[in-house]
Amino acid sequence: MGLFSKFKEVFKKEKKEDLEVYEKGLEKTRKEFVSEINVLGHKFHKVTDEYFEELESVLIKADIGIKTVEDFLERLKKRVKDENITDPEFLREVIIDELFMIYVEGDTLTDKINIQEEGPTVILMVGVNGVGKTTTIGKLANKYHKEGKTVMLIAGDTFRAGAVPQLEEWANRTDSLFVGKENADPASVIYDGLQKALEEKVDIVLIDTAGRLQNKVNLMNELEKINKVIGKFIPNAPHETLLIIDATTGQNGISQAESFKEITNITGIVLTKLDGTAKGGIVLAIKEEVNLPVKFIGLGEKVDDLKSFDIEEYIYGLLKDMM
Ligand SMILES: Nc1nc2c(ncn2[C@@H]2O[C@H](COP(=O)(O)OP(=O)(O)O)[C@@H](O)[C@H]2O)c(=O)[nH]1
Ligand SMILES: [Mg+2]
Repeated sequence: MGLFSKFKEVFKKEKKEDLEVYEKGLEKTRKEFVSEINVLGHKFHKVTDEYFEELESVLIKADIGIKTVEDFLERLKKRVKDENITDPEFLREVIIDELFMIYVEGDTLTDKINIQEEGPTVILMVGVNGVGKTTTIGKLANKYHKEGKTVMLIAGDTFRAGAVPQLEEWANRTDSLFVGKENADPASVIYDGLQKALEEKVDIVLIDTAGRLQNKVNLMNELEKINKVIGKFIPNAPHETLLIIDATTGQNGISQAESFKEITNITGIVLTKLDGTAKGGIVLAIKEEVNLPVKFIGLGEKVDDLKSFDIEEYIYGLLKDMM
C-alpha cells in the first residue's frame, strides 16, 4: 500500500474542518488536474514515452514548475522500470506517492510561525499591491484572537487610498488594537504602534506595508528603515517577514519572490487565492524554485479561509478524486 493510501485512512477520522477548506479551495486545480490525468489513463493502454510527454505537460500546466516536474518524471520512470509497471491505471497510485515525496523529502523548511514566549511577536507583511496582504492580516488577526491572544494591527501602507481604513475595519471585526494614520511616514506610524504594543502588552503585532516593487531601491530603503525601527523597540524583531504571493499570477509570483528575497530577509510565504486558480501546483514550485517555506495558504475570501500550510491536506485536496 502506498503512502497516500495510508494517510487517506487517517484523514477520514481526523482534521475534518481544515480538510473541507482545502478540498473546496483546491477544487479548480483538482478538477482540471485529475480529469487530465484520467484522460491520459483512457487514452493510453500502456505506459510509453508519449504517455510521459503528455503527463509532463499536464504537470507543467498546473504550474508545478519545470525543474520539479523533471525530477518527478525521472523518479517515476525509474519506478516504472524497477517495478515493471505497464498499466497507466496502476501508475496513478505511484504518481500520488511521488507527488507527496516532492515535498516531504529533503530539507526540512519549517512552516511554523516563530511565536515569542515573552513580549510581542512581530510579523511584517510584504508583497506587491493586490496580492492580499491586508486581507491576510485580517485573517491572521482573527486566528490569533480566537486563540485568546491580544492582537494589534499597524497600517504601514499609509499612501494608498483606502488602505488605512481597510485595515482599521479588519481591526474592528477581529477585536484588535489599531494604529494607523493616512499619509504619514510608515516608519513613524510603526514607531507609535510598537510603543503602544509594549505598553498594552500585546501578544501579536501584524504590520501592513506598501508594495511598490516598481521601485526596488525605494522599497528596499523603506523596508530597511522599518526594520531598524522595529529592531530598536524589540531586539530580534521582526520575528517573521512574510511575503504574500497571489497564486493566480503563476510564474510571475515566483519572480516576485526572487526579487523580494534580494530586497529583504523573507522568512516565509503566504500563498493567497489558491481557490481562484487551476494552477495550484505552484505550491510545489515555490518550494523547489524559491526555497522558502509556504507558511499559510489563502483558500477563499472569508475570514476562516486562511490555513496553515499542511502538505498532507494539500495533496489530499489536490488529488482526492483520483482514488
Ligand atoms: N478568492 C480569494 N480572494 C482573496 C484571497 N486573499 C485575498 N483576496 C482578495 O484579493 C483582493 C486584494 O486583497 P488586499 O488584501 O486588499 O490586497 P493588498 O493590496 O495586498 O493589501 C481582495 O478583493 C481580497 O478579498 C484568497 O485567498 N482568495
Ligand atoms: Mg493592502
